[in-house]
Amino acid sequence: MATEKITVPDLGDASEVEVIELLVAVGDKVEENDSLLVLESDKAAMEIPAPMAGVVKSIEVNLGDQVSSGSPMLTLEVGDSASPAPAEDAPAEEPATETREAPKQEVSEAPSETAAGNQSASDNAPVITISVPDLGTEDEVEIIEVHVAAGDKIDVDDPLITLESDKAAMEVPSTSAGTVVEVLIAVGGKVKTGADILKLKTSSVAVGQPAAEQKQDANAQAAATEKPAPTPAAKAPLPAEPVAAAAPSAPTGGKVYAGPAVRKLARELGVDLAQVKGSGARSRIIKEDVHEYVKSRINAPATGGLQVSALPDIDFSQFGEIEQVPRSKLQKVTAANMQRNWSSVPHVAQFNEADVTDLEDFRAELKAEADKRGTKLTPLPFLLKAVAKALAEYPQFNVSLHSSGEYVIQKKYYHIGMAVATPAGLVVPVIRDVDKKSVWDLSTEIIELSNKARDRKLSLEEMQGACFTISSLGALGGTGFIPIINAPEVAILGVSKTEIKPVFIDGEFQPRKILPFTLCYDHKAVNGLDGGMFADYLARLLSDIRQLIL
Ligand code: CAO
Repeated sequence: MATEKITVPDLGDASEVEVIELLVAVGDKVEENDSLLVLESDKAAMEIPAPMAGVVKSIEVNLGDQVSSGSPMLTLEVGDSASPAPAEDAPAEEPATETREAPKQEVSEAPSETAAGNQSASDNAPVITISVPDLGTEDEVEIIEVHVAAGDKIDVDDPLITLESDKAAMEVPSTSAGTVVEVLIAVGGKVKTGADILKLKTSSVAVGQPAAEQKQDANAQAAATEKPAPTPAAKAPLPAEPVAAAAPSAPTGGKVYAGPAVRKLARELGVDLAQVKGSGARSRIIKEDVHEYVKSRINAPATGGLQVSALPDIDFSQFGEIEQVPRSKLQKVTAANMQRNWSSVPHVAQFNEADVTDLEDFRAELKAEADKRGTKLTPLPFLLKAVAKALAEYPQFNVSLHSSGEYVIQKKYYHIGMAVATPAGLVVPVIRDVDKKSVWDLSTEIIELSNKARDRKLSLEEMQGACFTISSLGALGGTGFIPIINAPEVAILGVSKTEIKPVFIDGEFQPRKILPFTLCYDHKAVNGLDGGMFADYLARLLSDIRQLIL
């Protein structure tokens, strides 16, 4: 194995150019022409490709380093054929390794311009032809975007077109202000240095850009397509304008900042780079940003073509005194889960109520016994028992959907979660095998688990494995609410406060204790009739608790 020291190629006039992106790491295998890193001056950015295939042995530069032509960049371990067997591990100052300059990479340069006449804006203002600047290559480069049209008023430095080879991209800015008379090229066409871009009725000529002779041939279209895509430019006089990439398919008009490899990736994935937030230096879009964007889009809920706009961050201090209060990790995780469950599960809410007069009488009778046992018997253990029985009766509620949509997982156990409000946020401990436990056992477990939840002492296991959840706000009040299903469970019960209400029984109104509840179910898993039947069955069980022991 031989090693090759790869140095920064000729940067033309530029010196001290910043390393803004490292595209490889030690140990990476690279092919010839794979991009190694991105350099950027205050005017342009360029990707430096590998001059040969190999494995990255060391990287001599760091992000933020300033480099010049000939600066060491990295060392590649290459195959025997790649170089004449240099000694390994030679000191840097005595390069036993071969030193190779990376291929010179195309960068952007201010367009050249040919003009005639004076430089003031008027109807008599001269029409100039703006042409493609020195690309540092004889090859043709593809026009991937045209930013202007006839009639557009443009300023100095406004982007005219974006060119791209298979290795680099550049935006060609205007050197003059004026009104576009005619655009002489088109997207998909290929141009060389000096090709005419457009005719411009000038209003000014940029300082330092001597007006040249105006070209008269307005038909110098640069749309030749017979040649294949060019290799990167060989010479790189330092550029005038940052490489900027725009949306590959649906131009949005806004500038985006990305290198050619990223642009290529975006095109392959059909990503509009204008939608991608750059995390690189100076908000440059890097490959990871494109991948993250794709991931987020895949995971985003379908919106039926509607774009859900992000909520703006408002400066509320303009309206009055405010304070920023950080959210706990639990609150943030809960928020993310709630959002996912609300938007990915089609909820149906089935409202119902149970006449719990007998249950409440029974509970009152047990008060002395509860005191003796040192516990408190609330309606919740009865609700747990009733739900476990209803799940057994309607097993279609005791399932989780497989993500393929091909099957459901039928559960044969009855573990039920209960929402517990704690100062740190909402947690849902799980009571296992509710069907096998007595009301007393459940009562004790409710108290134990809710105390643990408030002391933040619940184990992971104690919060896993629920088939169904009960969220009880009965102690508070309210006549009903719609709880959010704790997916992958397919249903949840929201319990509100028992109230005494007049109920017409045997020809007269009688005061009865009525407990309102809402069954929310996932309509992907459960159909409406089953939802109604489950809720009705639950109401009957709670109205006649003798049913619970049958
Ligand atoms: N109607 C009327 N009174 C009720 C009731 C109901 N549906 N449910 C409970 N009560 C009463 C209890 O009997 C108790 O009264 P006493 O003190 O006189 O005995 C009182 O309200 C307080 O009950 P509790 O809250 O201590 O106990 P619980 O078993 O009902 O609930 C627990 C336990 C842990 C679920 C509860 O403390 C809790 O955290 N609830 C909040 C759940 C929540 O935040 N849900 C929203 C989740 S987000 O959608």
